This record gives sequence, C-alpha cells and structure tokens, in this order.
Amino acid sequence: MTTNGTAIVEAEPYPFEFELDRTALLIIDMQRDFLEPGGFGEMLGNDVLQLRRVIEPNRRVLATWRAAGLPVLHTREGHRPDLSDLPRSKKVRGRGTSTIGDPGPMGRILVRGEPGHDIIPELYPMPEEPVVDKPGKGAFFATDLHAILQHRRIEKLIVTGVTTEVCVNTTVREANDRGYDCLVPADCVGSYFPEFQESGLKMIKAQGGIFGWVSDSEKLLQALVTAVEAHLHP
Ligand code: C5J
Repeated sequence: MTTNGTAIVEAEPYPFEFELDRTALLIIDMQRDFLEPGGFGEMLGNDVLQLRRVIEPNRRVLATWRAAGLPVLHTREGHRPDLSDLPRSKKVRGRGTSTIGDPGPMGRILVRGEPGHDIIPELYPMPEEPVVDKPGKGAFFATDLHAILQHRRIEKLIVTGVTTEVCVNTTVREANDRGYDCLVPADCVGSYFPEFQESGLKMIKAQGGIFGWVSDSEKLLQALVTAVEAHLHP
C-alpha cells in the first residue's frame, strides 16, 4: 500500500498521533512457552487463557499493519544455550524446582532454539520482520533494537504482547527514556493476573501519559485505515 500519511488514534490520556512512515509495530514475547497449554507459563501454575485472548486482536493488527507495508518487529525472551547471558539472580529467583535452562515441557526453558522459545504460529514473523532476542525483560537491554529503529528512522511504537506488567511495561519504559512515543492497545497485551493487567495499563497512561498512551485495537485499526485511505484518495 503506502507508508505516508498521519493517523490519529482515540486514546488515553489524549489522542495519539503517528506518522505512518515513522511508526513500527513491536510485538513482545508472544512465545509458545508463555501462551500455549503445556508450556513454562502453565507449568508455573498460570492460566494461559488469560494470555491467549490477546492472540486474535494481535493477529488483526499484524495483518493490517503488514497490508499497509509498515514495519513490524518481534521479540523473544530467552538465553544462549550455554546460559552465559543468564544472571544467577534470574536463574534462582522464585525457587522453582525447574528454572530457566532446565528441561521443560517444550524443550529447555527459555533457551534460544528450543520449541517453547519460539513465537506462536498465529503471529509467526515473516522473513523480513526482525526478531530481537532479549535476555532481559526490556527489549532494549542487551539487544540491537534501538539501532534497528534508528536506522529505520522510527520515532513511535505500537507495543503489544505479553506480559503487560513485566516485559511490555519494562519495554515501554525503556523506549520512553530513549525518546520513543508508545501506544499500547489494551486488548493486545495480556497478563496472567487481571489486577496487574489493569494497573499495568493505568501506570502507562497516568500523569498525562508518563510512559505513553493506551487505546484498543479497533480504534488503532480505524485510525490506520482512515489514514491510508486519505493518503490514497486525497
Ligand atoms: C515474563 C514476559 N513475565 N515476557 N516475561 O517473565 O513478560
């Protein structure tokens, strides 16, 4: 389609305006181990249905974003097979019987190259979409994400994925400190814990948008389609 034009999304705390050629969709950690029954998330006692409800809105946003020819990036949380990038603190925290690097239901837990570490088939990356492998919660820590965005002159991010209060929130905060404006569509991010979902979103949009904006996928797509139409038929 096109990459020019400006979209205005109804959002909180006020409308989020983005230039189509300066904005990327960043999908955080939609990995099998977090979302699929039988994965690491469920092994820890979590209800994966709380996360799986975000798959369909993400699929719609991703399809429209791709059709508009706009940039998409994916992240995966995980570690090198030799675990040399896994801090001891992260390995032992939680005192679980199985922790990162141990054999799990979908291969070694959160280890790169293992089945559970990969992205769910519903949102699988296209070859031209960068996949950022991150050892931390934030997508900017110890990765080349900032360099990739800078080379593409990206200034604004639509951030989706899981989990709202952990990797999504950490990434939005890191992005904010690096000068990016972030919009989070509430139905495209998920938490195992409803109260964290609510507070995670509240924290982003609080105090006049201290970390960013919150909207939903319908409003985002409406704004995107309107902007593309306006550009094609001025
Ligand atoms: C967590 C993530 N929750 N992707 N990872 O450990 O939010």
